[in-house]
Amino acid sequence: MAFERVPELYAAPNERAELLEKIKDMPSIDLSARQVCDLELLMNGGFAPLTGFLGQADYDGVVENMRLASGALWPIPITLDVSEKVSEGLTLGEQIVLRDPEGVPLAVMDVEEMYTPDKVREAEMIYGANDMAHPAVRYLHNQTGAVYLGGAVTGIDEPVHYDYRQHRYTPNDLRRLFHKWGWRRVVAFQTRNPLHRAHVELTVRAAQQTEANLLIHPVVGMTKPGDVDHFTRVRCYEAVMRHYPDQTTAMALLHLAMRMAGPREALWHALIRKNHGCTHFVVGRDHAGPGKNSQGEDFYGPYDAQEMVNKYADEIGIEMVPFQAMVYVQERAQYVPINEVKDDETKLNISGTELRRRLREGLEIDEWFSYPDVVHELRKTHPPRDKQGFTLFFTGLSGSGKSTIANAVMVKLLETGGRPVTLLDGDLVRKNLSSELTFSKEHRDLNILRIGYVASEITKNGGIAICAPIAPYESTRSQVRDLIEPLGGFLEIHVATSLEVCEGRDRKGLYAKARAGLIKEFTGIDDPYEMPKNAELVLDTAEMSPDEAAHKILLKLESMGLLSARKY
Ligand code: PPS
Repeated sequence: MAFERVPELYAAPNERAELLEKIKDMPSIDLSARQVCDLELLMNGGFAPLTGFLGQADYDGVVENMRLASGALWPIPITLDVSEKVSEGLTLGEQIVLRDPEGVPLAVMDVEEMYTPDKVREAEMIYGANDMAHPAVRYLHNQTGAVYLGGAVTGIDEPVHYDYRQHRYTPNDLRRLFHKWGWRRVVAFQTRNPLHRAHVELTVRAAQQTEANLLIHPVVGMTKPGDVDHFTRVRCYEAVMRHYPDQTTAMALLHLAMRMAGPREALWHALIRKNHGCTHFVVGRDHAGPGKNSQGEDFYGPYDAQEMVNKYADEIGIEMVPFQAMVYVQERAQYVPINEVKDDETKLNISGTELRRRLREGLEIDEWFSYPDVVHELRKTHPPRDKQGFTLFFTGLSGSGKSTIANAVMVKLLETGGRPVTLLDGDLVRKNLSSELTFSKEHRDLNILRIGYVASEITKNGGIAICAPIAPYESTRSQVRDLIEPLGGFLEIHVATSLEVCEGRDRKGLYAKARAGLIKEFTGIDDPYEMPKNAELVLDTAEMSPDEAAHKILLKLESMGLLSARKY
């Protein structure tokens, strides 16, 4: 008996050659990373019964009551957004090519509809609030184009993924395998985080309860900003897989772009897993939760997602396996669902924040919490502070002493050794990176963002970047901070030597020229310098020598754990 296939949207092999010929005359759209994720799951049947990007009637139905115009349940709008400008170049009824960001043609779409969504309504209905603290609401307002295109899609090729090919399976690949292995009941587990012992305990229990085999089905398309990168996660999953009972469990990667829509997302995840041939689906605590809203409260209740899936249990065609959070009970040396813990028992748990702190500080991570091979993988990409890169970002007036202190610190850091050091001094950058730029606000910002970008790459790769531009604008400095802080250490150092002292020194004679009107837009004379509000250190060279200033910086680095591991 053959396995039951889910319908795919790819052109039949005999039509493909003709289609490739036809696309030469068609207009094209280059898709964003998220659109490529959506297209892949449309084409391979992961989003069945959808046959393309939603037209207006389907979109309205999904937004208002989670149903397509046909009445079928579908909780998340799968739409193709473009800018107004792009939409003006398109004609209703024509066919367009959908390409990946490198220009590879992936599909042809019939442009059946173009419509303007009400984004506020979409945010409120899909995510529960028009609140920019929600990552998908932010995406909707900041990145999503103003016009949606609706129409059927005919697939040409799957998007290419060069990484982890051995773990990538389409819905029909999995259906074929389950059939071949004789897996009649399969319980799927969704995740966007590294897995630890609690997850293994939970999933093994779920499989035992349902008498099913287990599919670990992590999302690698797009998850919540700030999540552990998928390369690290997949290495962790590979390690975890060795801890499951033999022959019971498989792992497949899902190239889904998550929306973090909590209850609606849980329902969506269930439908997607049904399309992948699974019969059961685990929904735990706070499924696909986006974290806190702008009032500091959770967007959704911890078990809202379970309630939502339960409500539609009769029509989703896959059975939910609801789970409470698992905690470690010290007296029993065992994981237990939290509602089964007795009052006098000791619950142990390490939160995500606590785990990150322990990784950052190189502290022990208990074996009851995770497996040594998983922790080893996490440590490789989350080294302790003293092994991470960092940026020293000096800001201050011309002649304030930024370069002198920067050079002194650089030499001291080279003397200590351990990490490569790069100096991005204002003058050097102006010569090598930004020679075409002026001193207008726009160009100064561009100059600082270039420096920030280079420093972020150095920091990400474990080096030390020392930047010493004037950087007169607060918002640009904070953009650089936001770029670098997630990648390593960041220290803003305000060299606060007063204008009078700088002008009095006037080493380069520039202040005199600026006063004489020979140089325009000179910082401090006829151009602004906004005082830093968030500097980690403020130094005034009228009061201290470069050597003293450099030592203060080293002490600060030491106190931030960036220089050496604690020896006490
Ligand atoms: S900015 O605002 O951060 O982009 O400026 P920066 O690239 O750091 O400036 C580098 C040096 O350019 C010289 N210079 C000027 N500075 C300010 N305003 C004007 N109009 C100007 N014209 C030339 C100045 O010597 C800066 O070097 P430092 O090392 O700060 O003295």
